[in-house]
Amino acid sequence: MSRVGAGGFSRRAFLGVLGGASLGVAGCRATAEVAGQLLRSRARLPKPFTVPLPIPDVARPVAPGRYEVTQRVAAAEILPGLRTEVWGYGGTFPGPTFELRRGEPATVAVRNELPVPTSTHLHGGVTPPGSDGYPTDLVVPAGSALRPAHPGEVHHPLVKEYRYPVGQRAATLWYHDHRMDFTAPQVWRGLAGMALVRDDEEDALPLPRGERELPLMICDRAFEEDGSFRYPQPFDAPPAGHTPPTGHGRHGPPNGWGKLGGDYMEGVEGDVILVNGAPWPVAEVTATRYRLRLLNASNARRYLLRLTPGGRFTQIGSDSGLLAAPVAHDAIPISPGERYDVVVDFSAYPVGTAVTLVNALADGPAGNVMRFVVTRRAPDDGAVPAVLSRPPQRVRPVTTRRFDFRATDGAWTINGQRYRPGVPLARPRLGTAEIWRLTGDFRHPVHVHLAHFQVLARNGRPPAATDAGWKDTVDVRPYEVVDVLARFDGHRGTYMLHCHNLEHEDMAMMADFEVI
Ligand SMILES: [Cu+2]
Repeated sequence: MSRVGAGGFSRRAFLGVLGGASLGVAGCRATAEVAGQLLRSRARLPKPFTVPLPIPDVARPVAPGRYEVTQRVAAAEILPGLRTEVWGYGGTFPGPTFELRRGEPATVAVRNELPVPTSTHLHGGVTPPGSDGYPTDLVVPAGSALRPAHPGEVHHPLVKEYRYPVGQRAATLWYHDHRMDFTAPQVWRGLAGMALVRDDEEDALPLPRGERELPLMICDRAFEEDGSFRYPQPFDAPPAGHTPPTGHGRHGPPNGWGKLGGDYMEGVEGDVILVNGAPWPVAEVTATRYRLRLLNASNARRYLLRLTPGGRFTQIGSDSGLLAAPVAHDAIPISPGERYDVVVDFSAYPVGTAVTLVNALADGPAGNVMRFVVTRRAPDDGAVPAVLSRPPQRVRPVTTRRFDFRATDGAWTINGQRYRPGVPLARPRLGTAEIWRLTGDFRHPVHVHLAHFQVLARNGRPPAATDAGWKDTVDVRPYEVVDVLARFDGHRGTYMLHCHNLEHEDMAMMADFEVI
């Protein structure tokens, strides 16, 4: 199968830049070394498009508006015939899908039966600060003797109740671990799932639904020979009862990555692409429209999604909800944390066609994502209306702030600062909007908690068609200036902005801001 080459998106091109800036090895990084960031599996991998696409279970409330979910160690068969230990919400990877409804508050009691602390962030949620999954607001295992390792660190023994007002528009959200210094390995092990907010505005539309609405969590992983997840940083938790001096296990200082210069400082990419936890799965579809809720839940990998043998995506929603009107795309770039809500019309293909979702940024196995096989014609009551919604309007910004994402003195930093919990870099006022000018030295998918934003400009020019709508995550390319208009609505308190390349995040590329 032919693939579009990486071309202008070449990782080597910007690694050279980073190397020149901070590594002192510019020009010495051979292609093989650059590929060292790709972590290859040692397990025997399945043939693509042989494993059926799983659909995660929908979480069931134990009482109206109340959910209880236990994070636990469990075994999964991800690669056929092999056992993978996962750390999952509800013991599954992905975790259950939460179906939430605007105006119906939900409480989720998260019980931690894992050997490590966790913090759960509802990504895209307009959530009070106490339930936002602040990285030092930790649920610790029962009987944990861990001492707080950071200023202001809070330990909730065993259970924490997260309260979600769900006052926001219908949107594709997701939830994942956000533990200080360990988000990347803990998400890699499985701590992620999707959450769909629905509302009356969306219900009134004839969009495909039921079996023709598919949540698709896309992420990459690598596997050891025995089927366990492979990751460059040890996963090991301190043994029960062991109290390490740092409170962080036996892996050295907070953030086990040490100084920049490690092979995986740019981020970890696996060679197996999973959709809903299955390797390169296949789904049978009728020759009708389907709504695909695309989520990039990878630690570091970006994708440029295309359909072969040709076809278009009709985008109906962005990170934070429905667009005003649909937008057609031949390809969708999706960086870690982003979501695209799209409709694909499989009636455009003859029955029997295999339609492959590919990643045009990768060669080899990672160039495939999943496959749809069009099995038969069927009545289609779904449609994409020309008018989808009335999203919130832009309001006039009261100020402009600048956030620069860059390697500084051996860490990934924002405005030259390593993350310092409790030290906000900005204090926007509730109910106002600000322009945030985002720049960087590398590819940094910038995520803002609480606030939703619109992309105003890239390098002073109009944004791409795929930047449309209200978002919470935007891909900032090397030496690019991205202006976003952010609205600070809903709650006062301390929130975060950070790079959603999870290895960068763990290597200090986060900052607090306080809504006042
Ligand atoms: Cu980054």
